[in-house]
Amino acid sequence: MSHADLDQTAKSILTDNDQGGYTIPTKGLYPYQWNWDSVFVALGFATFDQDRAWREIEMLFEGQWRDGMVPHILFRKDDPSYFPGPSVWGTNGGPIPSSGHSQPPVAASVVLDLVRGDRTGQALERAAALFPKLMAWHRWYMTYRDPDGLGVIAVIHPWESGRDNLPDWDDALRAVEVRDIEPYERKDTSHVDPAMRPHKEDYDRYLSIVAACRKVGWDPAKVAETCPFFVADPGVTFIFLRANRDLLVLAQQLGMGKEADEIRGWIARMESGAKALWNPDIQAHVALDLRTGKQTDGISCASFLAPYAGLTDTATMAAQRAHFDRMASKVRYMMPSYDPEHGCYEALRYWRGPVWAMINYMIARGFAEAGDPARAERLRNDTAALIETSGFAEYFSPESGAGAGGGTFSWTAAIWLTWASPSHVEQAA
Ligand code: 9WN
Repeated sequence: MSHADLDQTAKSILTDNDQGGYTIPTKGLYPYQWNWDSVFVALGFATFDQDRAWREIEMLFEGQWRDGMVPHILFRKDDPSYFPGPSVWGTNGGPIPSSGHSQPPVAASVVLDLVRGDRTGQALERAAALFPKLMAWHRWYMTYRDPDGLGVIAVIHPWESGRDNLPDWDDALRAVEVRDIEPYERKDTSHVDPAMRPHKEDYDRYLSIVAACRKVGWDPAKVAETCPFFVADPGVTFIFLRANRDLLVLAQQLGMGKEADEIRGWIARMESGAKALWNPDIQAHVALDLRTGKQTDGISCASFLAPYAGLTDTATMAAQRAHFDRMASKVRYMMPSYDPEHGCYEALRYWRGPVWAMINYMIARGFAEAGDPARAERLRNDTAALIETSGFAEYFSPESGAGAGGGTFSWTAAIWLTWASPSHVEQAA
């Protein structure tokens, strides 16, 4: 298929998965609106329909809870093909039935991108309407996912990290007692090969965490205090630090001086807090279990988001480059979601090895901004090659390049359109 044909297919995937203003990740496996999926999808729509791009984010914020949280799934209509659905979550925090926790807060960064690339003349007005909602969400993160002011952001569930099945969660998840769960039937393994999905023991614990939070009525202060899983995540921490920097730019453009000062305080707290995630033994940022104080010992794709977060000191960049090159000598396609030299690496089980297009996009952006265009370009070329070879899959083997998980996947299509497609370079030439 030519690049122009792939561009067209990517657009069709977005329009086919469009449910009337919001987009599902893929039919069958994920039939609802997911938080960070929608935000990346907006970048794809922005390449051919900017009004629709804004609508995607505005509809996500329609589900914002009274306490500021923006949920990871909005169950706009009940769909029995997904488990766990709204009745399992038992939430009552916002206007739309939803899950009970959030997902990586990429929205402020994408809103700034939409403002910068605007061709509608309405971007600032739409950004101004979203701004207080973004502030409330970011304040919620600082208050309830960093309750002790450490400057690192915890996730209360592997699903909140967006990198659900990552080996980094294994120890903390194993410590969760399996309790208060009803007999259940998974739906994910009827849509995709079980060998690519989490194990039953993981699902028992995923549901036990949900049950524990439901018990305290999803009150975020009580969740922070009692949730059996509370792990500081380099992925959410770096994405959020970046989002705060981008929110600050928006605040300045919109003349919100008081809010700008508040955001500066968050950035300072996180710049210093991020040091707690640095594991000197392996020279990388890792996860930190805030219940036990134990750091993990593996390098994940999130470790490479430090430059995206603006953490570009000499030691960090030297370590990033060394790990990048070491991994590039082990796999054909960058960036594996987990270190291919770690014992927990699995090329095709999700988040334990496979490559994800939107992660590559963020890592590449950080490297390019930090003055490393070569590694950024390597990531872009690899992402393009994966999609050209295997289509718009959910994720890809870093070894064979095979596509895995769901197909006709919205964020893969969106990342192709906004970044990976060689048409950008061809048109510029
Ligand atoms: C649970 C939708 C989501 C992504 C996540 C990805 C996967 C869900 C699942 O799919 O998670 O949220 O059931 O496995 O890990 O990042 O947002 O694409």
